[in-house]
Amino acid sequence: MFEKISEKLQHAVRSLRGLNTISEKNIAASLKEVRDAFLDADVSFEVVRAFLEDIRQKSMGEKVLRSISPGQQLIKIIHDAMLDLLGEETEFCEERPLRVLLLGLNGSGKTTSAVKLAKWLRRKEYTPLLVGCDLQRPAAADQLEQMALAEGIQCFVDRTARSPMAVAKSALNYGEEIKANAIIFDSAGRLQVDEPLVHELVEMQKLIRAQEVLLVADAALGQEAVNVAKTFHEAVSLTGVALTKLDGDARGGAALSMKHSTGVSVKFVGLGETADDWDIFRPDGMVQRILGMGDVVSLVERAHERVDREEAARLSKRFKKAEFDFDDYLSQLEQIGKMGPIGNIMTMLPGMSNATISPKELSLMDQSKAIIRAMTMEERRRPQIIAGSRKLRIARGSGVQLKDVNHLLKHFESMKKAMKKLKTPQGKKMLSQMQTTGSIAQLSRLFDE
Ligand SMILES: Nc1nc2c(ncn2[C@@H]2O[C@H](COP(=O)(O)OP(=O)(O)OP(=O)(O)O)[C@@H](O)[C@H]2O)c(=O)[nH]1
Ligand SMILES: [Mg+2]
Repeated sequence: MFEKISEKLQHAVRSLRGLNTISEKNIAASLKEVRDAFLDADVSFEVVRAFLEDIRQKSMGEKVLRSISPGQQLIKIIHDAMLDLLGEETEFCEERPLRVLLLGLNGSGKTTSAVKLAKWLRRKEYTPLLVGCDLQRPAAADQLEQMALAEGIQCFVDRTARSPMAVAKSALNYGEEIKANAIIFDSAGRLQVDEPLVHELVEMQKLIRAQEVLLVADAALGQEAVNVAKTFHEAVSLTGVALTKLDGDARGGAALSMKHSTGVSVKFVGLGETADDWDIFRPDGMVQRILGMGDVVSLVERAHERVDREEAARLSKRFKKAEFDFDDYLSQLEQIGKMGPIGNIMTMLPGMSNATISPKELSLMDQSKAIIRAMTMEERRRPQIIAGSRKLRIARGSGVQLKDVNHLLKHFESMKKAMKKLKTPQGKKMLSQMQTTGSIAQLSRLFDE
C-alpha cells in the first residue's frame, strides 16, 4: 500500500533532515522531489500546486525553533499540509434506522463493500439487511446471497422483480418485518454515468431516502477514480466515498486527491478481499504510512509545546508582577487556543492547576481576541488612553458592539486589580486558599467582591 509514493517522499524529506538553515535554494530540490512524487502518484497538477502553495504559506509564518533543525521543521510542515489535503476524518451517519445506497462503476467492489459494511455495522450493534438491487447481471443475486450467508447477515433478493425500484420497495417492507435497522442497497455496476442511470438513482433515492450515499471507487484507477466521483457527485449528491483495493495501490493518487478535488470525503477503505478487510478512513494514519517520520513530527510538536510553555510562564510572571497588558492578554488567549486549558496562565498560579474553560468563555475569548487585535500597540499597553470615539472604531474594526468593548475594558481593569492584589500578603494568602476548580474568570470575580 502506497509503497511507491512513500519511498519517493521519504527520500525527498530525508535530505531535509540535516539542514541547519532553510533557504529557498536548499529546499528547492526537495520540494521538487515532493512535487514529482505526488505527480507520479497520479495526483492532479492542480492539487499538487495547491499543496505546494500550502507548504510555502505554512513555512512563511513559521517561527524558527531553537531545539530542532529547520529541516525537521519543514518535514512537520509537509506532514501538516498532507493532513490538510486529506481533510478531517468524517463520521459515518449513526442514525437508526439507517439506509445506505452503494453505487459505482462495474467491478469497483460494491457488492463486496456492501457485505463488509454490513459486518462493520453489526459490530456497532446494528441489525443489518443487505438488499440486492443489481438486476443486470444474472449472477449478482447469487453472489450477494452467498457472501451474506457466509457472514451470517440477512439478505433480500428478488430474482423475478422487474426493476431495482421494485426490489427496494419490497426490501423496505421486509426490513421492517425483521426489524433490521441498517439497510444496505447494493446496486448494479455501470460503465458510465448517463441519463437513464441518473434518473434511476434519483428515483431510487426518493424512495429509500438513504442518509448515506456512498460511491464505491477502485483506488487503482488513480485520477480516473476522482473524475468518476466528480461525475457521480454532480448527478446524485454523494455523502462519501468508499475507496476499495487500497491494498494493491502503490501510488495513492485517488486517496490523496479525492477530498480536495471533489469536496467529498473518503469515509471507508477496502483493504482486501475478505469481509474484514475494511476500515474507516483515517487521514493521520495514511500520512503516517506514506511519510513515515513519526519521530521527527513528534519532536517538532514537543518543541512547539516547549515554546508555548515558555511563553505561558513568561505571561504568568508578568501577571504576578502586575505588568500584564492587553498585548500579553492577547498572547494568553492565543496560547489557550493552541494548548487548551493548560495555556491558561491561571493554571500556573498556585492552587489553580485544574482551571477549566467553559464553551461560553471560549466564544467570549474569540471576541476578546478580535477586539484586542483592533487596538493599536499603544492602546494595548495603556488602555486608559482609549477614548469614546476610539472605542467605537475598535468595535467596528472587530465586528462587535460598543458594549462588548466596554465590557472587555472593564473585565481587564478588574483583572489588573486582581494582579495588584496578588502582590500583597493578603492576596498571596487568598491564592493559597483557593483550591482546584476555577475558571479563567474566577480570579477576577474573587477580587471583584
Ligand atoms: N484486493 C481487493 N479486492 C477487492 C476489494 N474490494 C473488492 N475486491 C475484489 O474486486 C472484485 C469485484 O468486486 P465486486 O464486489 O463484485 O464488485 P462490484 O462493484 O459489485 O461489481 P459489479 O456488481 O459487477 O459492478 C472481486 O474480485 C472482489 O474480491 C478490496 O478492497 N481489495
Ligand atoms: Mg456487484
